[in-house]
Amino acid sequence: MFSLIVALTAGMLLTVLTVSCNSCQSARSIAVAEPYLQQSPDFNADSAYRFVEQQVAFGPRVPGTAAHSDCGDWLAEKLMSFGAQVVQQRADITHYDGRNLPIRNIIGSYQPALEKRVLLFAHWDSRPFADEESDEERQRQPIAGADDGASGVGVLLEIARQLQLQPAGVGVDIIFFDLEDWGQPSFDTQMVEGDWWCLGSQYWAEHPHNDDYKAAYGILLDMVGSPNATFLKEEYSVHYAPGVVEKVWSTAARLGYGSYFPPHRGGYITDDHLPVNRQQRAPSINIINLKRDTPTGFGPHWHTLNDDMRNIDRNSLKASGQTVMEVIYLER
Ligand code: AHN
Ligand code: ZN
Repeated sequence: MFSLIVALTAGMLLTVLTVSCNSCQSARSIAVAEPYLQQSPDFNADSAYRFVEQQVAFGPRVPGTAAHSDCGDWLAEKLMSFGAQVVQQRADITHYDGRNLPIRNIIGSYQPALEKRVLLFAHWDSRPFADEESDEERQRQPIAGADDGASGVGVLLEIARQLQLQPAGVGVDIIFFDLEDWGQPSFDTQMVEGDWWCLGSQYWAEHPHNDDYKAAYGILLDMVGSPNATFLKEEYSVHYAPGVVEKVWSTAARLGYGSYFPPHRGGYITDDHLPVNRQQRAPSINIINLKRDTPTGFGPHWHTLNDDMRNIDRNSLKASGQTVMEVIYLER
């Protein structure tokens, strides 16, 4: 008789071997732990970090400013340099305060001829007001949006760079949505009826860059950069795309990123995946840092002037970026 003690750690796969032998009456099962072998190219977190830093260096990417337009040019140029077919979508919308605002969605496609597609997206604008600051003066200043905006875009730029080096087995569309974050600030007490968040994705979902655009599924990355990020299972994601949630969270666990992707539910978050789901462009999930111990449910730096590079951690970029890459490179 012998006993086999197997320690299972994160990232180990349990394989059950059934063996039979002459001397045994019956078949025996032996559990063998094997390390999970990553199938995707290595996501380079230093590279992603630089892409976040470069966006932040333009200054707050507030629609209508030079920083926004210069950063938009840089993003489109970056996607082109990584071999994507780039289309930009421009439109004008009227905002809750009556202002006319331009929308600029930046779209990069890989293998546009392939029918099966995965949609990856993030917002590239930054919020014009730090309305979660306690000081009223500071509430009217724009945020740097290192985490809120630039982190998701930085991860997707690194994935774009990797897609050029080694194409995936499916078509991939990367969209940088504009005007996600101009929702009515808390200091504006006049209530205006309407959906003022996610204007770029609302526009695209109603007017996609290709007629009848559909993807097999979609993944939004929002606020994926802060240290010890926890990507709780956001409720609209679970509602609209339970299979995608399962696929992404189980892939993260296999890669050893289970602490970033805990198996717990978060709240319902109005975000860019909502219009994409409602218009049935792709069943889509949101990978977003959610907290159970803060008053807002987001990280403590959310919509404050602290949302800058001090809050960006390569490990969180890596956990989200490698997980998304593993999911798309396994797709056929
Ligand atoms: C609301 O709080 C309504 N939406 C959060 C979506 C968001 C803002 N993501 C980043 N900034
Ligand atoms: Zn925001």
